[in-house]
Amino acid sequence: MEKKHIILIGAPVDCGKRTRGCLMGPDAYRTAGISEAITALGHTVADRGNLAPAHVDVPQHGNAQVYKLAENVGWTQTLMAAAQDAAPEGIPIFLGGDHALAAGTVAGMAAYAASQNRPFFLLWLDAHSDIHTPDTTDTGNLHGTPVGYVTGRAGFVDYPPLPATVDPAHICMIGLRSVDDAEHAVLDDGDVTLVDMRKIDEDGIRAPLAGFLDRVAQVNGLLHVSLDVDFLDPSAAPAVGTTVPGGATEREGHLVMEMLSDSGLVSSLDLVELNPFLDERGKTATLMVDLTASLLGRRVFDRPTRRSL
Ligand code: 6HN
Ligand code: MN
Ligand code: MN
Ligand code: MN
Repeated sequence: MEKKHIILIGAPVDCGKRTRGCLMGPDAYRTAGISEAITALGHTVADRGNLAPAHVDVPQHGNAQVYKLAENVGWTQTLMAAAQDAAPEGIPIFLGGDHALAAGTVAGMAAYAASQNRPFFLLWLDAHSDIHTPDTTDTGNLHGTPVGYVTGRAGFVDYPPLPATVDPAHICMIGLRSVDDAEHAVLDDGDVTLVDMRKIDEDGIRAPLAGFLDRVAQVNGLLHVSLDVDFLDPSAAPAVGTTVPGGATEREGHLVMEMLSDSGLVSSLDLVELNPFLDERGKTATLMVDLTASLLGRRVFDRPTRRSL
């Protein structure tokens, strides 16, 4: 793989849901050796440390369930700017933090792609579709809404205006197995490519991903990957607050990353929803670092013996 410059951006976002702990995510990735794993592959790394959310004042949302709206809006503003700032210099990896952070990272990367006149694509690896709006969410947890925001759905009144919306036809979701009714209402007749766990069981994970990557390559697109810990089965990745049984295996996760590496298309990555408070001797943090290494070119026969923390 071509040598790259990787920019680590800590985003200890913990306001996207009520279960606390994701704020420890960035330091868990560092403890698990993310910088060392990347430099061992011959890439260069700059760790920009952890960001903090912009302070904004917003009124309570009409849906009284909505949790910590102002902090979510502040993080969106901060990360949208951080993504646009880092993208010209290398490949940003956003160390989360819960999935609410993708409102900012994806919006920022989409804005960068537009500035380069490149089509923007989004690969969403998650048990969930996260396409609610602040009006449709039943839990009020805004980590269930970033795809709704970046695709320009109505209801994000207090959020920053989107410099560029993401075309649903340019989104592929893989690993789905927990989609709410209000999300089905937009997805069922929409243009997002949906690859649920049944499809993976029946056809394997390779074919749908290969089809999507072909589409990105054909138009020289920029590809942002958003990897939620709960994409993986909880037996492999227990450190997450929203466990859903029946997820991707460790090898399915690696295969996705290896195919992404071969494609050379990835411009940016989110590592989200890691809750180190729920981990088992660093197992999940270590797996997420190993998956990142696969994405950046580590080959199966080079893989070091698994060391949990
Ligand atoms: N995630 N659909 C559920 C909700 O609360 O709206 C779960 C969201 C999960 C969020 O995957 O990042
Ligand atoms: Mn998610
Ligand atoms: Mn999820
Ligand atoms: Mn829900």
